[in-house]
Amino acid sequence: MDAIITDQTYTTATLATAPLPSIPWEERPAGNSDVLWRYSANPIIPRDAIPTSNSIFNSAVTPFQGAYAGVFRCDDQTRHMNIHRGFSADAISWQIDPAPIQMRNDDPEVTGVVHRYDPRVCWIEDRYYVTWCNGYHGPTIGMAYTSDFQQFHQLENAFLPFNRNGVLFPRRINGKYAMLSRPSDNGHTPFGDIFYSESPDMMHWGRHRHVMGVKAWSWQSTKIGAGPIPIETSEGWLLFYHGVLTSCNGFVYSFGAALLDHDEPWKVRYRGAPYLLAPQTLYECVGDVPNVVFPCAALVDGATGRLAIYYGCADTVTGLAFGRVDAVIDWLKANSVV
Ligand code: BMA
Repeated sequence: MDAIITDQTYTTATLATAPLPSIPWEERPAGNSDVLWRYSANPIIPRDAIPTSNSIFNSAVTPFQGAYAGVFRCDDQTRHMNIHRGFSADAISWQIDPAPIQMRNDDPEVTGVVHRYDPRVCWIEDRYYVTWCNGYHGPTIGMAYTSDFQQFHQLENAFLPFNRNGVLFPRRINGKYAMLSRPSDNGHTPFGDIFYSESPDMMHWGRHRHVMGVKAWSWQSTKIGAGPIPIETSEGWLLFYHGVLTSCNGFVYSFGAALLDHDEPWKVRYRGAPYLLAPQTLYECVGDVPNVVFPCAALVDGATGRLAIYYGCADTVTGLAFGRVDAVIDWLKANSVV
């Protein structure tokens, strides 16, 4: 990639995010001009971090009570996909509960577990919301909330099957809760665009709007799906999302970024033509599903614009990448193909 960015040259977008001085951080390696760079100690979570796990990846973390908490996708050694809570002092070294999260709801139709995977965690108003891909006669968007990562109250599924990659916005927009999602099929979906939906109550979702579709002959030519919770900036909502290319050897999952309109987030202001991070290291190219990087969370320091992006690697382990919000926005403006 061209050396278009140094840490000094970008313009400043105001962040609506609180300072997070304890965000994990490592400076860009000397001689590297990429917009995002990998943590030198990747992967941060091995596949066997709990006794029963086959793999731990595609997971979400958030600041919590002066430290960090998260919801982790752990596939066990029967290859059942489930979500587990975890805690960390530094957001790098994680203690993951070996037992899956048990949800509460008086209606067993809501809490039945078929499979649960690819969680996201979003603080809105007064609690943490968790969304994930929930098996209910096919994949759909499961939802729950928690205050303490001990008790989780499950809500109704947001949509009918089939749907994946449900990602909430961190505040109401035009008075409504807002979510991105990706209608899909019951298998390894060979298509998929990102849509925007809104809700007055976290139960009834509607007023669906198309946000963006695939781009032919590119890293995002087969399907795309929202990744971490969108980051609010004075320039709009910064969205990282995964994109899939179908090669003669199967799917290749990379990730890139877009900037969505501040007040009408279904309108794309800028969209990066190149990917930001593609499977290139051994732990991204080799694993249970080769050639996958799949981001589900980003920490942001509102004071400095530092970013720490958590992503699943080859459906096996979890990695961390760093960047700066302003640099990503400048790169988007210089490399956009809306
Ligand atoms: C998608 C999801 C992700 C996974 C990816 C690559 O459909 O199932 O959890 O990382 O496929 O296998």
